[in-house]
Amino acid sequence: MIDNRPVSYSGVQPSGNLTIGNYLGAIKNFPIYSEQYKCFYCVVDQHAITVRQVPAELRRRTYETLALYIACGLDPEKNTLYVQSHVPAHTEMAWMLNCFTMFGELSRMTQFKDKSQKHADNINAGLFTYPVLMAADILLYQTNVVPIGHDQKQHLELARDIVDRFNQLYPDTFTMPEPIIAKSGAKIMSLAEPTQKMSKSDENENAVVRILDAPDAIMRKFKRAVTDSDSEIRFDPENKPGVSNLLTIYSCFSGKTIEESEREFDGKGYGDFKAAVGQVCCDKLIPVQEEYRRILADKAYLEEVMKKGADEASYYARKTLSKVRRKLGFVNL
Ligand code: ATP
Ligand code: LTN
Repeated sequence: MIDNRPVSYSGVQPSGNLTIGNYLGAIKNFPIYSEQYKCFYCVVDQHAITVRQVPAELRRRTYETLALYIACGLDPEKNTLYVQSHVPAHTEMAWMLNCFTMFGELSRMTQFKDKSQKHADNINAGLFTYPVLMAADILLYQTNVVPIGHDQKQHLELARDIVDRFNQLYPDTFTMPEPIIAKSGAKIMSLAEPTQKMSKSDENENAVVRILDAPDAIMRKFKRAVTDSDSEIRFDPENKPGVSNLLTIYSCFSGKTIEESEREFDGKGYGDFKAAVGQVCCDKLIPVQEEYRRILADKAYLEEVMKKGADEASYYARKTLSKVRRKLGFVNL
């Protein structure tokens, strides 16, 4: 709790142009907590370097991700928005938590297994201990809730196990965080391979719709989306993954339920359906894109937000850090 409010915390890596998966599964849900929760939303640049980045691109995307946070409705006056590497407490805490995390636990992380396959030439120690840094992010702020997409559930469970272990040895150190995973939209699938998660680092541009894609590209990508050979618009993820994914996207952007959406397209063809999905997506994203461009043009403003966010975050992070140092037996001067 901070100022009598529970804490909401989440982060996004500036590792690529964000997709509608990042939007629907995570960012769109962040502002929901702005009033009743004390909110920290971080651009996790240190997580991004677990795979090779081009420095100039990482720097540019850090500004872009922050601008997108604001364009998606996060008011920097009501939320602490900041960049991970500006608050050194994160890596300091990560080291301490590393010593309370087991090799076996980290070996079971599916994201580690996936990314090691994808980047077989660079299976570095950071990629392996990545979930510990994520736990440090969350635990530093005594977080109550963590809005995330489905793929981060396992990492959050690990953070909870670390809390259990640490609190048993040193009682009342950390707050137990709860994941918040949206019922719908927490796992948006690739448009090309609808049994795989849509991922911002996918090399096939037709598989991903990006928040900043031009409207004609959005319409074209949905038009090409893989469906199936029958013509029924029905929600059945097992047998009709492509159509079900499009129904989920339609329902998330339109605010209608899946059942309402199914009824709306009853008897219609895939062509009309895909055009309607593209249209609701454009209707929601165009205002975000306009706001984004306006904000991104003002670099000085973004740097002010970063600075203020880092100061605020550091204040709370330092409190937890000094508590943990004391509990572990480090000399505090
Ligand atoms: P990368 O391809 O670089 O691994 P990513 O697209 O998985 O990136 P992250 O920065 O790891 O994106 O994720 C940011 C947030 O978006 C997380 O909360 C994550 O769970 C959520 N998210 C990512 N992809 C999807 C998706 N396809 N559907 C719903 N939520 C998603
Ligand atoms: N691991 C997450 C990003 C992330 C995060 C966090 C999410 C880093 N730190 C803390 C929630 C809370 C990812 O790759 N999506």
